Amino acid sequence: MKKSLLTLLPVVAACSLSAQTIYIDFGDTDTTGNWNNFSNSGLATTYSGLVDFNTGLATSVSMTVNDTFAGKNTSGGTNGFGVYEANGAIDTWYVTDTDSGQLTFELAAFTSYDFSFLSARNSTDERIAEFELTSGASIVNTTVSAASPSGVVDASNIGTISSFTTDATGIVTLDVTFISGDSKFGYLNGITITQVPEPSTYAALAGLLALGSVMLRRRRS
Ligand SMILES: [Ca+2]
Ligand SMILES: [Ca+2]
Repeated sequence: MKKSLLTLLPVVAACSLSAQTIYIDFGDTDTTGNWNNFSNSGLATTYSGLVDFNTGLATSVSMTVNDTFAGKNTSGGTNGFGVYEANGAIDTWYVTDTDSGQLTFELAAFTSYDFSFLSARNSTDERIAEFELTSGASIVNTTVSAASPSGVVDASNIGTISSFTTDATGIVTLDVTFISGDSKFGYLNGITITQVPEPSTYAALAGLLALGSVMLRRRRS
């Protein structure tokens, strides 16, 4: 029993390592740790080899700024929330009603990812932005209000799109657009992209748990 448990461990470890987690912070103040920090909102360029948050290693994931953002500022939120830290919340790339932004991510083909978008501005008025993902025929969007009274960031400032699946190219386009608000700005403080583990990973984990509980029961009896 112990032997089969040990032989399963490398399988589970390999599956976990292959599930990429990419965290991106936009603006001038960097988030430390394995975050990818991008400052220049006005530069149309490709950033290759984005770093995986868990391993600190460069991945094959790249981000291209296709349509530059209208600008950047340091008027975001003052606290961290969820995985986003204060240095990620405080600064943004922003769009306006006449100047939207577009990024593309080169990810793995036919693979599902969970996305989150932090959109926070130290203000009480609603400034709603749309975050729309496209990959082949698949199009999904979410809207977020950046209102953060006194700079307090909370769950309302985070938009999520879960289990978005890439097409054969693996390329995902993100359009950031201003939707509505008295002040005609939309904000992007940060993005998280987390690969959804393959069903085989869950099966391996479930198998390992089952083995573990059997071993515990045997040891106790
Ligand atoms: Ca930042
Ligand atoms: Ca633009």
